[in-house]
Amino acid sequence: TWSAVPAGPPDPILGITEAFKADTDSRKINLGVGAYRDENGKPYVLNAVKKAEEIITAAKLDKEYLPITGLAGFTKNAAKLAYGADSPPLNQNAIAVTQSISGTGALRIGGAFLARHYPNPKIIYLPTPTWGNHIPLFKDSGLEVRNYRYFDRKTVGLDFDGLKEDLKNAPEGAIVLLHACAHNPTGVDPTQAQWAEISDLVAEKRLFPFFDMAYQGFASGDTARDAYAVRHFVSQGHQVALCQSFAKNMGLYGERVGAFSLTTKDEEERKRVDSQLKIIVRPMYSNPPLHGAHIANTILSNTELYQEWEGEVKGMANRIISMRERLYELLTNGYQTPGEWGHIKSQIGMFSFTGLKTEQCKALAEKAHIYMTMDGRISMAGLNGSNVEYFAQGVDAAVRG
Ligand code: PLP
Ligand code: TYF
Repeated sequence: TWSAVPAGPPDPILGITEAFKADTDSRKINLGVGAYRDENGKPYVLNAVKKAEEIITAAKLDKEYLPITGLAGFTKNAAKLAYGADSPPLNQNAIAVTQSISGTGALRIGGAFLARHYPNPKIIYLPTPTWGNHIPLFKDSGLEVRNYRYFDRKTVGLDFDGLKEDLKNAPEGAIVLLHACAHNPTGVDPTQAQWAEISDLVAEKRLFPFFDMAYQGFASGDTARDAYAVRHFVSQGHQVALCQSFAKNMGLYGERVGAFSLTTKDEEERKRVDSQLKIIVRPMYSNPPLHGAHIANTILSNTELYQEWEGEVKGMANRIISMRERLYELLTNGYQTPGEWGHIKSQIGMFSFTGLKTEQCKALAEKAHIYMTMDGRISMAGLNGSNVEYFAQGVDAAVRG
């Protein structure tokens, strides 16, 4: 039956982990997947999460199904975290929100909702480059995928003129995907002034802003600051779509906790949209998993745990920043590696887009047991005090050829 099914390629990011696991060298480093590691290179379960789990265990909850759109307390608190407690649509009960299978599931629900109900051209513009999974995800959802310029290799920064030109040339009413903060893979975000211009342009062209916020807290260490773009757009009267993930900022990767939301005109419209979100979700997976949503909700609704969590997010963000500084120092003043490395410090979030060429990335894997994606992206969280020097040495050797 399946004799005609061709073998497909591995996921370009998750495939790296397989190669890493197969490597037996003790010096090996995995900088492929964006998953936080502590100073000892180990996965990190947040204290706030451990305490939330103790509270949940003590409560001896049952295992009944959640409603189709998930745990009501969780979705309310997730929306509050993203839009802000004083958000007008939030307080007017005008945000339709559903729990989702992490950020990917949120994107997929959003893609399906727009493919079914969006009244304007079902075309979505993605930045170049973007998270690799965005492209098949939106295609499989039934949207036409196009691109807008985002990253300028020459300046290793934002191609703001290219971005504006491409959005100006987009058909009126098209959808535009925006990384809310900590752009993956480049680590380059618009400034607040540039966000204001993008918001004006989106209004002028009647584009539909679709935010992917997978790293709230990881860009600046401050969850409110990282939500600036979303909140600014809402304050300017835009209706937005928003995908949230708690994989990174709560370290809940495998628990698959996320939310998808749409701001609507008023409560009556919100109810209609809500009913259609349920119709999208039901034939996909019926209702979402329980445990992770309870963890996130316990943290978001308990003042003490919330404060502890905020401190831990800041701690993770700051450790990454200190690794950026150390790596920059080692390449610039230590090894005096040819090239300009300022972008390692100026980029934000979990990743650095190093500028290393595919050949150099391959050489790093083969000669130094250092694994990263072939576009030169490294997960900064994989670096620590014990391996950053070995990494810098490997980069230096790869650059010098
Ligand atoms: N969007 C972006 C930009 C990402 O980098 C990721 C990966 O973490 C996701 C969405 C979705 O991740 P998850 O499904 O693990 O929440
Ligand atoms: O970009 C990353 O590394 C994270 C994790 O199919 C990830 O977003 C990578 C690939 C994938 C799912 C998650």
